[in-house]
Amino acid sequence: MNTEVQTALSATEPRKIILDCDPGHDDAVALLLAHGNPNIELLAVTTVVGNQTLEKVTRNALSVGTIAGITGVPFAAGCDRPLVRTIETAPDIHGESGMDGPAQPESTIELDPRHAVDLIIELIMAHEPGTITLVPTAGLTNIAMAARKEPRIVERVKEVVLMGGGYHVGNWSPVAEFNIIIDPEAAHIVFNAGWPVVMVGLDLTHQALATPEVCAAIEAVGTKPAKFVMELMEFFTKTYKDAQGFDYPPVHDPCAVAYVIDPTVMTTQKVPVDIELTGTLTLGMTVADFRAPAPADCKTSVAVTLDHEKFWNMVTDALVRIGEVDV
Ligand SMILES: [Ca+2]
Repeated sequence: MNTEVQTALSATEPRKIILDCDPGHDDAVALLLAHGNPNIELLAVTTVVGNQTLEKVTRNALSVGTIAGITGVPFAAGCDRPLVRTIETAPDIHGESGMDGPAQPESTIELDPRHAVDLIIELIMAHEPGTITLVPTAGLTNIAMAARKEPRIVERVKEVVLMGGGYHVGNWSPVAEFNIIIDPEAAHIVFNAGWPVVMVGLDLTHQALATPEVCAAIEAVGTKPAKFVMELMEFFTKTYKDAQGFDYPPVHDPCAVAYVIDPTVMTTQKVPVDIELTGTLTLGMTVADFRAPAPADCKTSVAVTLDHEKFWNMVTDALVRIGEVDV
């Protein structure tokens, strides 16, 4: 492990997070990173409709948890449709299962009976204010619902570090990113709630490419969880090439987890961001106002530049720490 990362890890208390996801190839890597990094305490994994139906992404989350050897962490399913819009999924990128490629073992994790929205609220209300970070790597339906159902969570959450949006580019439309456009009303609620929001958008995540060097380092770990990641990357490489013309796939979701582990893995800029809800060409755009320095009360910031090497070292290090898991 590189010494800079090591120093940062030993200097800080583990950060408590709730990962709200829709696995999803890159969600799977995000979950492995969160589980394998000692600077993160994973309080819960919650799922929401997105890359595939709620049923499929929940099944995938349980599979990844099993492959990673996660125990004692509740997994709960949340909203099965966006607040207002009809369901839109991403089979072109993630396949029919939502996580095509590797074989998926039968899960040994039992789904928590609570609704994800209730679990999120319960955890935040049960912990000291300012100690829980929400890490959504999917549409923001669950998070918006939680904020509406129990508004007191807004002041208690340390910050929301989300993968979504993009201030200069989209992927589901010229200007809108998938996680935002599939439930723009939910995104509007989350970006305007008043809690600090760090938007780890496409501007940043398109730098998190799984290059051949990255894949070689992951393969060299040599464990079943590492092989699983390799197989995810093989499928993701092909769909990103076919659907969006990328030579190497951008692995979006673990970037948000990486920021929580060590914010120096990327640069960020404070800037007002709001969500377009009525544009005919721009629905779901994360509109960032760079015209002037951000006002003092600005609660939103955007991720700008990624330290590629440091980021992928974190992912590889997490896999090394997870070690071999028999499933
Ligand atoms: Ca995702």
